[in-house]
Amino acid sequence: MSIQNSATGEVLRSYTIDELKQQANLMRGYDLAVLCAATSGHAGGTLSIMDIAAALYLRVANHDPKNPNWPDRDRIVWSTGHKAPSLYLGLAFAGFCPKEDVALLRKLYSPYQGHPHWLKLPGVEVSTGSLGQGLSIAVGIALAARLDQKNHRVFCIMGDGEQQEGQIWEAAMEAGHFKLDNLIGIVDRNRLQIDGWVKDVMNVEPLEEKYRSFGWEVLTIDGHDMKQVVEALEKAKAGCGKPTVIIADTVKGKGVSFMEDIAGWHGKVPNVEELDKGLKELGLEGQIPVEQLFAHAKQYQAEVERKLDAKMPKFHRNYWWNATENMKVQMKPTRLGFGQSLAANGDDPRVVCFGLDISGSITISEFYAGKPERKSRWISMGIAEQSATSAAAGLAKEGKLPVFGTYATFAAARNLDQIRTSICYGNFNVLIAGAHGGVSVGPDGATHQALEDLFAMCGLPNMSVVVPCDIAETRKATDYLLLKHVGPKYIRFAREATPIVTDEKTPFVFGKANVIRLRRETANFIDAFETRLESEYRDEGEDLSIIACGPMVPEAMRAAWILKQDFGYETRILNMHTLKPLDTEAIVRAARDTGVVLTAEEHQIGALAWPVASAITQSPAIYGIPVITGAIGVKDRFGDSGAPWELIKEFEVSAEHIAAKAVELMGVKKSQTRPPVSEVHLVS
Ligand SMILES: Cc1ncc(C[n+]2csc(CCOP(=O)(O)OP(=O)(O)O)c2C)c(N)n1
Repeated sequence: MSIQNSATGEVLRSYTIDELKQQANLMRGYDLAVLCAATSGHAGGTLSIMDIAAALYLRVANHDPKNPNWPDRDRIVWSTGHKAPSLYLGLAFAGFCPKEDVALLRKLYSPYQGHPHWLKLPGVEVSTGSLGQGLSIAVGIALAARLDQKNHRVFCIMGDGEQQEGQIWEAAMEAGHFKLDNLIGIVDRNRLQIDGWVKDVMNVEPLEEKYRSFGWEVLTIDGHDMKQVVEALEKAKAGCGKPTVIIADTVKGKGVSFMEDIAGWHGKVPNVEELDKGLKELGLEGQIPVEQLFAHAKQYQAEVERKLDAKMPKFHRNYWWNATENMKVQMKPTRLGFGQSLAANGDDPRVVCFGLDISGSITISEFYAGKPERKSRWISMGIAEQSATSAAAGLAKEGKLPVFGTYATFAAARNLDQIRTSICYGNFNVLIAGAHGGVSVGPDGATHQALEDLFAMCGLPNMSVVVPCDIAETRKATDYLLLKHVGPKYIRFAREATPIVTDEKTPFVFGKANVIRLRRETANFIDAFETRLESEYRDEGEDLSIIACGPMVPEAMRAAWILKQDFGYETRILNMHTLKPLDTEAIVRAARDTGVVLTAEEHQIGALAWPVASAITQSPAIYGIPVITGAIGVKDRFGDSGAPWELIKEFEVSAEHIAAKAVELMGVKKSQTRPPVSEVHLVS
C-alpha cells in the first residue's frame, strides 16, 4: 500500500524494487549534500540505514503526506535519532516536505533539527536523540493501537551500538511479554559505533539469540539488498503473533568508499571536494541540485542572522569577541583541559577511566593516549550510562578512583537515580564529567544540550559541583577533584572553543570564588583584568556585581568592559567556579558592597541564581539593606539546533544581554536611596 490518499484509500505512488534502489541512491546523494551544507552531522549511519529508509517511507509504511496525522498511518520511530537526515529524506521523497528544505538541516529555528523533534516537523513521530528510548516509546504506541483495536504497525529503527542501552532490553521484554505483533524492531547492524567496532567497545552479539529468547520473531537480512529489505519488512508487517525484529547487516558509510567501515565518519560530514567525490562514486554526478541546496541554505542562514542581529542589545561599539583592534582573545575548547589533567595525573594506580562511547569528543581518551601501560585501567562500558554509574560506585567501594564522563545530559540526567543512590547515598569517591554543558553545544540540538544537569547535581547530598570557566581552569579543577577531593564530584564543562581568561598564575581554590576586575583596555583581553581570591579582595566601591560560572565568566568580563566603556560603571565579577559548596561569604560581601547582584549561567536560570538569591536573603549581614537582583540564563525553554554563537545570542546568554540587564538594574539602584552600609547592623 504505502503512500496513499487517506480519504479515498487510493495508492498515490508505488515503487518497484529497482525504483526503490534508485530512490535510495538519490537519497544518499541528497544526504551528502545536506550534511555538507550543514557542516556537521552523521554521514556513516545515515548512509547505512538509507535502503531501509527508502523501503519504509516509499513502499512499506502506510501513510499520507497530505495528512501526516492520519490516525490509521503506520508509525516509524527513529530511536537512533542521530540518523535524522535519513528520516527527513524519507519524508521528503514520500512528499511530506520539499526535498530542498532538508538543506536547512541543523540551522537555528529549523524544523530539520540535528535530532528529530516531532513538534517541529509533521511526519516525525517522536523526538529522539538520547539513545535507547525509542523501543519503549514504540511499545507504548503499539499498546495504544491494541487498546484502540487499530491495525496500524509500529516500526522502530535502532543502531547496533544502541543495543548496549539497558532500556532496550526492558522494552524487548515488554514487547515479548505482551506479544506485540504490531511492533517491528529494525537494527542497523553496521558493526561500528563511535569508539570503534561494537564487538570491541561492548559486544552485543548474539543479537538474534537475545531477541529470540525475549520472545521475538527474528529475521536477519542484508540491509543493502532491496529485495530482502522489502520482503522482510512486508513479512514482519503481516504479523505472526509476536513482535518481529529485523536485524539488517549493513555497512557504515555505504556507497562512499572512503567512508565505508571507518569509525571516524560517524560524526563527520563531507567537505565540498569529498561531496563531489562521493556523488561521483554514487553515480550521481549532475543529478543532485547541489548549488540550489546550498543557495537555499545560505538564504535561510542570512535570514537567521538578520533576526538574531535585530534581537541583540546594541551599544556604542561592537564589543563582540575579537571584533575590535585591541582586547584580543584566544579561544580553546574547555573540554581539552579535562583530558590534559587525566593525561598528567593518570599514573596514580587508583585512577580508572570508563569509556561510554564518546571518548575522543569529551577527551577522556587522553587518559591512555600514548600510554599503553594505562590501558588496563581504561574500561570501555559502551553506551550504558546507568550501569556504568553504578559500576563506578563498585570500583570506588574497593578503593579505586573511577572517572566517567559523557555529554552532561547522559552523564547527569539519564543515570540520575544511579548517581543518587549508588554514588551519593554511599558517599563514594567518583568523578563524573558532564561534557557539552549549555546551549553552546550547537547543531546537535536540544537533546544534547544539558540545561538542567546542575539542578540535579547540586541538589544531591554529598555531591560537590565545579563549573570551570575555560580550558586552564578546567585542568586545574580536574587536578584538584581527581586526586585531592574525596567524595562524589561533578565537573561540568562546555564543548565549544571558549575564551581563555585564566592562566597558570590565576588562583583556583575549591569552594572559594575569585574576584575579577577590569583595569584597562589592553591589546589582549586577558591582560585587561586582574583576578584575586575573593577572600583577599578589598571593596573598591564598585557599582554592581556579576556572579557567573563556566563560560559565562568570560561573557561577564566582556559585559564589565561594555559597562565601563559605555556607562562608566565599575563591576565586581565573581567567578563562582564551585557551585557546591557555594562561597556564600563572597556573595554576601558583593551584595552588601554593591547593592546590585546579577547572576549569569549557561543553564536554565536557577542553578546559580537561586542559591545566590538564597544566600543574600538568608544573611543577617545584609538584613535591611536593599539588594537589587537579576538573573541571566536560559528561560525555561529547551535548546535548539544552530551554530554555538548563534545560540548564545538566541538564548540571551551573551555579554550584551548581561550588560543590558545590568543597566536596567543600575537604573533601579539609582532611583532608590540606599542607607549607608555603616548605618546597618552588620553581623559577620
Ligand atoms: C544515551 C546516549 N548516549 C550517548 C549518545 C551519543 N551517541 C550518539 S550516536 C552514538 C553511537 C551509536 O552507535 P550505533 O547505535 O551503532 O549507531 P551507528 O553506528 O549506526 O551510527 C553515541 C554513543 C547518545 N546520543 N545517547
